Amino acid sequence: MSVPPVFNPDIHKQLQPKQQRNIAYYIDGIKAGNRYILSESITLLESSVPDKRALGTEILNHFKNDNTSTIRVGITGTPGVGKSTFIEAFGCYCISQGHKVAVLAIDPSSQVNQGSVLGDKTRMPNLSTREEAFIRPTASGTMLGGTAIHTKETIEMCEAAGYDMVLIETVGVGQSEIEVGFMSDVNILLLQPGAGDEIQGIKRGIMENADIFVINKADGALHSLAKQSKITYRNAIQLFHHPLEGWKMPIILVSSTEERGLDDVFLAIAQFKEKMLYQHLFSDKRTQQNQRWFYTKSKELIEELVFNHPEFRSNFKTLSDAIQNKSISPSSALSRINDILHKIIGS
Ligand SMILES: Nc1nc2c(ncn2[C@@H]2O[C@H](COP(=O)(O)OP(=O)(O)O)[C@@H](O)[C@H]2O)c(=O)[nH]1
Ligand SMILES: [Mg+2]
Repeated sequence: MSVPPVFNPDIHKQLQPKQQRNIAYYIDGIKAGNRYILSESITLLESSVPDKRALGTEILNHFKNDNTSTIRVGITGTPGVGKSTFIEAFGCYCISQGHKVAVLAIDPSSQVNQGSVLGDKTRMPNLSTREEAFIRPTASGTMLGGTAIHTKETIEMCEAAGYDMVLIETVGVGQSEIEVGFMSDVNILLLQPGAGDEIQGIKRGIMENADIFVINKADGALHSLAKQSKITYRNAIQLFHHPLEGWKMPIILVSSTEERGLDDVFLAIAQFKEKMLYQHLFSDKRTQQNQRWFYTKSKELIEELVFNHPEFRSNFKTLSDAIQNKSISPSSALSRINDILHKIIGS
């Protein structure tokens, strides 16, 4: 039963043109390389307002193409290893090689760790002033688990705007390193000079996800230690079998602060991509990532739909309260909710 409106229900529609520009504004802006408009378009994609999100998707669809001329580079490593410093130096190097560089971050913990990349933006003094660079700070704390999921669309939007080198830094710990693997073409794991201890502390999944190893901070007093570490790491990674046939995972000594070794990393990425393309795995990997994205997004939609269903919601609340009162066992409650779900979906 709907209640008659007491005010003009279309008032928000009338206000919209002022707040929300038409699609041509965004498309033209992106084509013209306007970074502010690119940023606005990404904000639309991240919006929780369905109309805005739809406009964001429409913009993205306009540019949709199977663009294998770009490369998406995931950069992982424990906090303090030098990811941001590396991106600053490496981003500038890529620009010197004629690329346009977008820097994004995956940070599922952004609710806790607000603005960490915004902080990084100011700590990328060279890159952030380059016209060929676009640095996207993570969305502020309000966003729920979907951060990484949005990142995929953000990558595509950046590519549409001509950024052919997308560097994705993981900011959180644990989960985010795994998630970056679901949207990057190539993964770089940053390590520090030192004994193999560090490798013990890194989750096996993260190690296995890496295509290129970088020992950062190979400078000053740490330089000879870095060289020794390379041998230790070489032995450790020999245990891993890389899915790309014939790919010998390189271990590269880098100093981000002294800008050394960056050319080797650049070359390794190019070689990796070439091998992927040659074995017809480059597009395949992206297609699999698209399918995974679709699956995850579908699950999100289902969850939203179900939890917003009035009958489900009220029953869920009642059963949840009953669990608290200990008047029902969790398994009985689950069985009841299962029946309700079937009744709703089945009808
Ligand atoms: N000596 C040296 N220090 C570095 C290098 N790269 C990063 N650092 C330092 O390591 C610290 C952590 O760097 P940061 O980029 O914030 O690490 P992140 O947490 O992985 O993003 C900073 O104090 C950097 O100055 C490097 O190549 N050499
Ligand atoms: Mg950082």
